[in-house]
Amino acid sequence: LPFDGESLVFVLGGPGSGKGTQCARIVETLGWAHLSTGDLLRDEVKKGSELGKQLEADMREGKMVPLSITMDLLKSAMESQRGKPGFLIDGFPRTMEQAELFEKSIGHCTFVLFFSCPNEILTQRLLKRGETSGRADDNLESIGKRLKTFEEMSLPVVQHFGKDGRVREVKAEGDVEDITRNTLKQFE
Ligand code: UP5
Ligand code: MG
Repeated sequence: LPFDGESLVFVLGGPGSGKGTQCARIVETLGWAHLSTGDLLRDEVKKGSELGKQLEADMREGKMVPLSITMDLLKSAMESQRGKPGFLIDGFPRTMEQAELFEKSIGHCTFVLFFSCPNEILTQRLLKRGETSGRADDNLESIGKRLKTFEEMSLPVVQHFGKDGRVREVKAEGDVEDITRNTLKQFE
C-alpha cells in the first residue's frame, strides 16, 4: 500500500461539526498534512468545468459525489504532501464503500477522530456561515439533506471503526479552544 505504516487519521463528524476548524489547529501544533475532500471538490468546482458543475449540483443536494473522483483527488493531494508526520483525512470516508476502498488501496486507518454535536447546533453554525461563505450548500434545505446523508451513510462508518476500538470521540459543542485541547489529547 502506498501509505503503509503512515499515521492516517480519518476526521469525521456531521456537517459543521468543526472538522476544518480543528484540523487547522492540529496542523499548527503537530505539522501534519490536512486533506479536506470537500475543499478539494470545491477547488474543482471553481475551475468551472463540466465536471465541476456536476459536483456542485451533487454537493448542493448533500449527495455523495462519485467515489472515483474523490479518491483520485485525495490520492494525489496525499502524494504531494509526502513526508509529513501524519495525515488528517477530513470528511472522508463518508460511506462504507469508501472506507473499504481506502484501506485496500491507500493505507490502514490509524484511528477515527469523531466530532459529535447535536443537529440543532450544526444547523445554527452553518446558517450563520452561510451569510458570508458563498457555499452552495449552506442553506436550510441543503443542510437538512447533508444531515440526513451523514446519519444514513457516514454514521455507519464511525460505528464500523468503533467495533475494533479505533474511534476517538470529541464533543464538539462549546468553546473552540476547549475542543482543540480535547482534540490534541487524542494525539498524545
Ligand atoms: N464553528 C466551528 N467550531 C465552532 C464552535 N466550537 N463554536 C461555534 N462555531 C464553530 O465549521 C463550520 C462552521 O462552524 C464555521 O463557520 C466555523 O467557524 C463554525 P467547520 O470547521 O467548517 O466544520 P466542518 O465540519 O468542516 O463543516 P463542513 O461544512 O466542511 O462539513 P461537511 O462535512 O458538510 O462538508 P464537506 O466540505 O466535508 O463536504 C461537502 C460536500 O461534498 C458533501 O455534502 C458531499 O456532497 C461532498 N463530498 C463527497 O461527496 N465526498 C467526500 O468525500 C467529501 C465531500
Ligand atoms: Mg469542512
